[in-house]
Amino acid sequence: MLTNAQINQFNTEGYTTAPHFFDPVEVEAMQVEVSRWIESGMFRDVSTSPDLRQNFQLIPLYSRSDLFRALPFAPKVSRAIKSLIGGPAVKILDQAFHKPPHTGMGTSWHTDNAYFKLPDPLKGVAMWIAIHDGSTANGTLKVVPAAFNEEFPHTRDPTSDHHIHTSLDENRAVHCELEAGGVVFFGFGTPHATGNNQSNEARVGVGIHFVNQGCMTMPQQAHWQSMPLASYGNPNEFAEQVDAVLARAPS
Ligand SMILES: O=C(O)CCC(=O)C(=O)O
Repeated sequence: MLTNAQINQFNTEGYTTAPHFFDPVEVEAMQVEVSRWIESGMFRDVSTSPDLRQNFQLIPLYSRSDLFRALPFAPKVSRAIKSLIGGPAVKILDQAFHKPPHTGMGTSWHTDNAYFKLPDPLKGVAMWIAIHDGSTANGTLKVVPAAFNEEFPHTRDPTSDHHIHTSLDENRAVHCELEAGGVVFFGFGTPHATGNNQSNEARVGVGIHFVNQGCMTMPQQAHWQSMPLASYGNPNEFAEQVDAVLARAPS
């Protein structure tokens, strides 16, 4: 469960962090799945200067991994999401970004509401999972606190083949350093970005987006995946998939 302090921080600052949200066994299973995606070449480089820097994206995840299909509906995830945006909550999107060592490229500053356009930016939440330890040196997620009601004009990001970006004073950034398994929850109005990976190890982050269904328009519901958290059949499925992934993993 998120604490009252975490929920209050989300409501006032537009984000909160949850260190060790996933336990070490869950982290190991997520890392096994992510390594499988990397080794089988499933990520796509969205960088427009791939010979210099790479920003590998995989979207969606639910069709590529039973573990990640079940994760948004795990009871602890669903409880956390409802405590932040209320219900009925739906999952609308999942994706991963892989930053190779030394040349991994950050994703530029943006708000998710520049894409989703919810009337109330606190009725949508992104859950960013540190699959590996996230530090300032390896470009962990950074956010701007208490900025979710500001207007940020966005334009096409020339460093990416499809993203948009905004400009922001880096002095406003909080770098969310987290060990693997930690989570940042941030509202759709919160500006966020990642940095270049200047470390010797690869880093992966997974982002999953949720919306309070009552706050979506019909065209939005038709465009995004819109999977109600309440409708998912087996609450133990994430735990079962953790076991299944680790049982299959090469030792
Ligand atoms: O990991 C990244 O580079 C981008 C993350 C992001 O923007 C998101 O998950 O919403």
